[in-house]
Amino acid sequence: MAEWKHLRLERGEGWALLTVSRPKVLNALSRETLEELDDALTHVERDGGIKALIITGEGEKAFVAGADISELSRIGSADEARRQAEFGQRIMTRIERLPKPVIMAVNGYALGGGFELALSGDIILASDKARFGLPEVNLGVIPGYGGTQRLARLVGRNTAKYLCMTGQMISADEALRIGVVQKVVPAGSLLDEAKSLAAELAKKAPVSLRLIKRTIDRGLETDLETGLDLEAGAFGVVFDTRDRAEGMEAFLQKRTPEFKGE
Ligand code: CO8
Repeated sequence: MAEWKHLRLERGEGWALLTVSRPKVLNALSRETLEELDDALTHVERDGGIKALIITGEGEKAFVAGADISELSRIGSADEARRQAEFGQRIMTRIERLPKPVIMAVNGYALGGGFELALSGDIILASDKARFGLPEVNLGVIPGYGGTQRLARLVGRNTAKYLCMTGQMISADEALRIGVVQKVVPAGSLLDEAKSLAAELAKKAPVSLRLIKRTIDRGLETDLETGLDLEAGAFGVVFDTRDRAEGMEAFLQKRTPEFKGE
């Protein structure tokens, strides 16, 4: 397995746990960390044994406290800043389009680029100690790894503006209330919850999971009629799989299906 400086990959039954590990700077995303993330995503994508991915941050304090501010402060030109934003956006989009479910286990501060990383996942589980925010406005910049776009699509225009304009941090419960987070759990059980959810997803039909993810994401970017068309097309594709035959047969035989992703 690849060796990374700032990432750790742990394998479980059908799932993998990727930990961003730069605890001295609250797991801030340096350029090198993003490059490693890019490599790790290739690894996860190619490994058929990984059916669901969990991403978390090292330690108890932070998920990811943003892009690395000391690195950002050294960017020399508007052009370089734009390219860096595009690079980070590309990684977040890779996570969003990974053909497997991605669970973000947010254990502490998810700020700036860290919140944007969380927003690129499919399901966000948060510890009761998690804090979410886009504080870029306090640094004289704006979110640059997809935050203005993904947050607005998720929670609506004005709530996104409120969070981006004030830079205010919100609690896990508030993030649950506005629909950013799907479940809040005690800090001590976050990883167990994430692993058990990943294990549950790993037993589902992989093609169904992939097409659910893609159909919802693509459908949200289009009008209802086109979205329904995408859904019907995907239904046709999934109907043709062996897993569909297995799923229906298992139901009729009153047994648990064994899906193979075919
Ligand atoms: N980058 C670099 N270092 C950081 C970061 C960061 N984002 N966050 C924390 N650290 C470092 C601190 O500097 C400190 O280092 P040291 O021990 O050497 O002084 C160490 O981590 C511990 O942090 P604190 O002492 O500050 O811990 P506190 O408990 O006092 O505070 C906070 C915790 C509130 C999380 C505080 O650390 C903080 O406000 N961090 C910055 C949060 C932030 O502003 N994030 C947004 C960054 S900008 C961004 O993400 C833009 C994304 C798009 C980029 C587009 C590309 C061009």
